[in-house]
Amino acid sequence: MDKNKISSVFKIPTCFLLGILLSLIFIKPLTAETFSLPGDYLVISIPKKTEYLTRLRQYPLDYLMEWNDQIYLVVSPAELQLLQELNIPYAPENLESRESTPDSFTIQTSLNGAYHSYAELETELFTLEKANLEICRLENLGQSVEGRNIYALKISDNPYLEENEPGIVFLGCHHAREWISVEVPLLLAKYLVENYNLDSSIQNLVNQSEIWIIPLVNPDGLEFSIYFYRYWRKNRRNLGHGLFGVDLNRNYSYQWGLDNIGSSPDPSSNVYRGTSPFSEPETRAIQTFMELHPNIKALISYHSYGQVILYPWGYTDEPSPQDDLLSFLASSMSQKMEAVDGSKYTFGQSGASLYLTNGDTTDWALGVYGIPAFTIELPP
Ligand code: 0X9
Ligand code: CA
Ligand code: ZN
Repeated sequence: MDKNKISSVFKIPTCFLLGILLSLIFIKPLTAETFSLPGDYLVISIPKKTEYLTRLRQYPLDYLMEWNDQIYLVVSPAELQLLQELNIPYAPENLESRESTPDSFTIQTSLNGAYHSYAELETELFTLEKANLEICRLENLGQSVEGRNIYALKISDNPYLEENEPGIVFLGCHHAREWISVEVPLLLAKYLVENYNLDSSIQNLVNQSEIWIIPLVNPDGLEFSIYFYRYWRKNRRNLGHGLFGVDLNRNYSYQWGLDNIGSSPDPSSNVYRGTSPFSEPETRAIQTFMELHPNIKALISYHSYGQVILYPWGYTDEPSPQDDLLSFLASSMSQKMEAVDGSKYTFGQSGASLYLTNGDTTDWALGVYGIPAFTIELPP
């Protein structure tokens, strides 16, 4: 790959520039600083080769997607230089222009299509609860940095009682740009509620357990990625010096900040772990939730993009003491999903997959509460 090709990346489409200009004119609170920063980052792809991945594994990077034997990264100018120094061939990507809709800018800046914005999700959850009060209870777990609510929908019989029933929690959208990860837990909630009176096996499941759905852990980030910058990943903590955001999936306490490979101490990094474990109100809301519900026996956290089921540890490639159980459960899930529509989800230990992470949700769930926990990467 010719290094000179980097220059083509800087040829920004006219409509994009026009969009920035219009944004600057019409959106008052938006400073040039907050807008220009994400613009320095690029989406690039590299061939998925062990040789390259081994070199990249030494650094905390922002993996956008694993697809068709390519790895997609969101990189800063410094990280781009690192790739050059490591002799890793990369190609600039223009993912927007590859989408089938020619008008992706309109979608980015006005509507996020059929995906739910924060307000749309809120309405949906209110409606779902209201129409199904016998089995639903909507709770507010706390507020994000910018004051948005983090909602949890409980689905069970006698939802206002804490019964002696095992609980399970489904989380979505730790990462702002991963819109599909809001939809899957929301659809799961709808499916359970809509089939409760139609399907006795669903009724039994709901009656005998407490199912918690938290579809949007990072509401500020989601809104930012809809209205301002599609590839935003972190929350919207103001870090000063024109920098924003902590990676919420590096902010949990188990092995937090163990090394500078699985997360970054640098506030400008897209995998910045924050100043301390649970420094962010969004992760603290999840922690408080777990403390209040000791009956939770399993956790699933939806992410994207890949088609893979991952389980702890993420901080090391050493297997956890529960490896046999986790691998059995992951393989069962994979088989069940394939039986539905032929989708093939691969599975494995996260730390043994593409890269290491420390402070992620599932390591914390297993390390602190001893419960099986999975990251499900949904396809693009
Ligand atoms: O990096 C993450 O936080 C998750 N992937 S994402 O592309 N959605 O950002 C993966 C967490 C699983 N852990 C490891 N792969 N180590
Ligand atoms: Ca119950
Ligand atoms: Zn993610």
